[in-house]
Amino acid sequence: MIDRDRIDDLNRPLLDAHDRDVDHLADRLDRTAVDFEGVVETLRRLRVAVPSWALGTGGTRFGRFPIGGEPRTTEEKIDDIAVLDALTRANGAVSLHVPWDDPRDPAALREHAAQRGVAFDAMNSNTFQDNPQTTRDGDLTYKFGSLANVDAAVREVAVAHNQHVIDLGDELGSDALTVWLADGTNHPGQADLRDQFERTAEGLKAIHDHLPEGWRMFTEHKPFEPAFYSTVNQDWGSSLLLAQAAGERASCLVDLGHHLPNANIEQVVSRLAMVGRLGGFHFNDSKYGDDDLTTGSIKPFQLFLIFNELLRAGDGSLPELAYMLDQSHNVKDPLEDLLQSTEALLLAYAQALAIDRDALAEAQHANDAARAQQVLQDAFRTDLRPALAEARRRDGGALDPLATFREVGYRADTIAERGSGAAATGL
Ligand SMILES: [Mn+2]
Repeated sequence: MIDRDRIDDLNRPLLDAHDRDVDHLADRLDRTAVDFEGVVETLRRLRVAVPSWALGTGGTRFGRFPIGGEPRTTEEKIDDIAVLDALTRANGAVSLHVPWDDPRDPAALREHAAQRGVAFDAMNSNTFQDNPQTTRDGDLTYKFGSLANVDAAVREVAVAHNQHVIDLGDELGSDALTVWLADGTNHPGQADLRDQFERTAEGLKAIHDHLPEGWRMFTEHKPFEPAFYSTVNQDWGSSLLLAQAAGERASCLVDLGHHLPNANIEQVVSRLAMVGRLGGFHFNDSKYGDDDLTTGSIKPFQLFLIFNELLRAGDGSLPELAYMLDQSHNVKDPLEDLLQSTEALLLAYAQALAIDRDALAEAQHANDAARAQQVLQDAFRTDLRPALAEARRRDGGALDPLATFREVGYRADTIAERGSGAAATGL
């Protein structure tokens, strides 16, 4: 754990420069009628969940290079998130993945997390790999799909697994289930596309019917991988149809990497929000496909435009959705990558909050494309990082999270405690 006093000590030498940056930004925002105080206080309320599979190094099909000191248990994953949150004050929630995390004593795990100020965000089921729990000791397989499988017995265990994840989540204090399916085909003609879709819709409905009071579920689309000819839930249109078929508490989750190249993701966000079926996000960034790179590292303008649409959907405030990072940390220390991702996410949010919305609406109604672009660019090119730092400072976080993380030597501590060969569960 990181001591709050230690963070304060490391903030102290940075405070003078920070205060000057704050004054400058407040003055700059004032000129476009944006209230600096309002931006800071709004930023303080955003919580971005961390998935339990992101605390270890990620791998590709070519290899994996663990850095040592990775969490060996779900408890240690939660400890890492608590450290992250101590620095950012924006990450106090974990999104578990079952069976990579399948606690034997949910009540004890819930207590462990509560003591560290970590809540349980959406649960994630896994029917893309065979495992004893979900496939009755090996006599059934997800090789040819789970909810879309032609074999009713396989569909049954897939539904049962999702219901188990809901029950577990309920014990932990979660209130949502995210369903991403690998179901699809690799070869034209391999399966009947329509039958696959209808079987999946039926399975999702059975899962939806199992949701406890106050729970939601999310369907997450993806156009390819691991199925490379077709996927059952390939795009936002399919995801919307599946959510509608599942029931009224089902909505769509948008993973930024799960689109074909150059898709207008902000427009997808706008459409789903318009029909009341936008449920949440998996944030990451990509150059080519589902690259799972650091949020905001490749296309920061796209991220800003997504937050602009979210604020449009929420009439100036962010809708209550599930906001989560979903990345693969292949060469960076996972915690450092998560610090940078959280910073990028909050920055895009702050930039969107800095948009002069009245001026934008006026330009749009006047068909003034040049002025509309200028309004957006004014916000996007304003350096809002002092507002983020101020939001963190007010909650006892670090003015410079990455430098603080390195200075306190947390990774060296985990290597000493957990071992240089410790590797987290996950992909
Ligand atoms: Mn995802």
